[in-house]
Amino acid sequence: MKNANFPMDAEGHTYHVGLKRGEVCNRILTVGDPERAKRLAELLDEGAPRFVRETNRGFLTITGRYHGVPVSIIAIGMGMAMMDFMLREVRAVVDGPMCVVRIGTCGSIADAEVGDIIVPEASAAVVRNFDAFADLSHAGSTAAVPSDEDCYTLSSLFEGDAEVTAALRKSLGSRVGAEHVVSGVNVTADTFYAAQGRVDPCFVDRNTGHIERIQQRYPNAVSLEMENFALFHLARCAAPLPTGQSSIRAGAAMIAVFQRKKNESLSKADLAVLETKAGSAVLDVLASSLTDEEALLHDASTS
Ligand code: R1P
Ligand code: URA
Repeated sequence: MKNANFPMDAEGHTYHVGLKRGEVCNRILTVGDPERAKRLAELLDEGAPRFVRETNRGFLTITGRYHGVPVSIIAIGMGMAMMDFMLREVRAVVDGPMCVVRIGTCGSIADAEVGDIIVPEASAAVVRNFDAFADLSHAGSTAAVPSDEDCYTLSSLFEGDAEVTAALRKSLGSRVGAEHVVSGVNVTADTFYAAQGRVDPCFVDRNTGHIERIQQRYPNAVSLEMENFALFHLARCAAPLPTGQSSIRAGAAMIAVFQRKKNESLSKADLAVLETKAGSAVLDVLASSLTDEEALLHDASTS
């Protein structure tokens, strides 16, 4: 490995995602579950060159073509840190503008039913305020206790790319019915349990009324999941390209697998069917998301 600041091996592979220039392209469909990535890879053109890399850090990249257009499908596992690894390491080895769309699962906290697909226009992050838990002797003591409100920090909103988001809604609507495509604000939590308001009797989490507090600040908050904010935030923070173009256009489509108000869940079989439908819809958007000139830039880097 060379360069402790941004480590790469002698051949130019990044440290965690394990990709070098030419192995990944600038249209990216990212998912959490590697099995979802493999299922979506079945939608890629048969007979076209295919590159596959799985790393010891849990990343799986499959680069192929969709209707002749180069696309990479990347499974990243779970959590904002994994999105950060993927975006930074891929950005470092890809030329030109990138379009990145995540297909994930989420919990619905408003009216979306299980099986509906949420396409958020923006995302906030909610993270545990560790300091508020520093003195657990507060339980049962009369000392000043941080209020439950202070136990989690809710960020401001970061938006996805408006054009990509509109295209995703249209494309998904044509595959699953517009009535099953839901708009709104997504909230990305740093954990699945406490920071999503789940009750766990084995731990002190101070999260009573957590979802209601989120919806007080964001009345159109519709979903909770664990990566989307990192995508929208980093897309906004990406340095512009030398051409002045924005570096990363981002969008997301999330299948509601839990309905938190009704305590309902989606079956694995139904999820697999929806993943494939959502995959086709998102790949259609990715394939047309960059201009011909940008696509040529990309083709030059992978040929
Ligand atoms: C939790 O079960 C995981 O599911 C969601 C969350 O964001 C989290 O990663 O997304 P994926 O289905 O893409 O993993
Ligand atoms: N992923 C999450 O993070 N939360 C859910 O409720 C469902 C999927």
